[in-house]
Amino acid sequence: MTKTALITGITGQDGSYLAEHLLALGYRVVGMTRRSSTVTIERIEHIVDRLELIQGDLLDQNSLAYALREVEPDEVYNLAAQSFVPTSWNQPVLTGEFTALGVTRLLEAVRQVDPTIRFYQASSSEMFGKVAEVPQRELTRLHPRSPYGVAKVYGHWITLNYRESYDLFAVSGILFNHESPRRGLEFVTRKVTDAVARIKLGLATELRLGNLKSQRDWGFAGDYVRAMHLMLQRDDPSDYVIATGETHSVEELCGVAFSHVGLDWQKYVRVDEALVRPAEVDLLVGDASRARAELGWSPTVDFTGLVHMMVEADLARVEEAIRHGKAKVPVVHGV
Ligand code: NAP
Ligand code: G4F
Repeated sequence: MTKTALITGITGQDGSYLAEHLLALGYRVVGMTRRSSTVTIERIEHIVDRLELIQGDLLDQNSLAYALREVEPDEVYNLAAQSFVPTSWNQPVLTGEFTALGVTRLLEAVRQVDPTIRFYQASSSEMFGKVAEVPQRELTRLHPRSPYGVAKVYGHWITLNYRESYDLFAVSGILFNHESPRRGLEFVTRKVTDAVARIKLGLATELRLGNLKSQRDWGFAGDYVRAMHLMLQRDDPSDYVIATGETHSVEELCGVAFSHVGLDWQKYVRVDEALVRPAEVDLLVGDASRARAELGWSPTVDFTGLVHMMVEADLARVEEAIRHGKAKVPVVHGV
């Protein structure tokens, strides 16, 4: 029997990799997209003829119930969110509407339309924030440090609450940072690899960053979507940390990315105080031993391999843009 998956946030980084993975497993894959005046399917353009799309918005309860009734999914992956941490200080209420209450709207639609649907919630290591222990595990105390982190804590707990209240198969994957050539340009890994390509190809002379000392557990998005699927195939619902178990600083990230093209990062990187966050998550490193043991999951790409993959992809993309005279980027304040 072909299984059907509904993915919210299919136009995002993770949505695109998850859709590819589920198609390869023989799923019927339906993506929920919100209405916009411009087309935002860049990340799924290469597979769009094998997908179905349905309009819906996490802000609109009726559209979610409608999508579930129309699509009749076996599995729902809730990846949609306002996912950029700095924006959550500028737009804290909207972030709460999407990233926190949006989860309740979708869970409520699942409960009312078909409570047998299996539900995945995209929880985040940002929930650990001011970390209570190192490394962080499923039961580490939560102390979020941004409106985004707070919203994710709400989404996490409401998922557990619907599981306990209504016996839904609803699980949270607590995923540490995961990156790829499809990462949004505002996130630090992609900001660095894009700048390396622009500097190397003569389009830029410097890179302005915020906190160079903060440390993250960075993995490859293509590895992490496999874990999302595995979590919904278990006999019993449970939550898992997904991480590499290694942590690296933003400085190290710069070192690996610039040296890959023969440049010294210290000559190009400038600290811009405007990019330092009001409250920082200084150190994240996850312990995914439960996922390794129970899901049989492990990452296949290490930190250096990931950064090199992203630099290579940005070099190719910027070269192509130069050839077509499209190498300009907009300046967005606070990014
Ligand atoms: P992303 O690239 O920013 O994608 C976010 C997606 O959410 C986009 O498809 C966006 O659609 C959609 N969206 C935003 N608001 C929406 C709304 N109101 N209704 C419907 N769709 C909406 O994020 P990502 O990196 O793929 O992350 C996927 C999920 O995992 C997010 O929930 C994120 O918070 C979480 N997470 C990510 C990481 C990570 O390191 N990547 C780690 C832990 C957790 P548009 O294209 O229309 O904007
Ligand atoms: O790449 P970032 O913006 O990712 P952040 O804040 O860790 O959040 C990402 O990962 C979370 C999982 O832990 C997700 F839930 C979330 O949706 C998102 O995908 O920043 C990483 C670090 C931060 O400490 C930041 O202060 O890099 C530091 N940084 C230093 N300079 C910068 C910059 N980050 C950005 N975006 N831009 C800078 O110029």
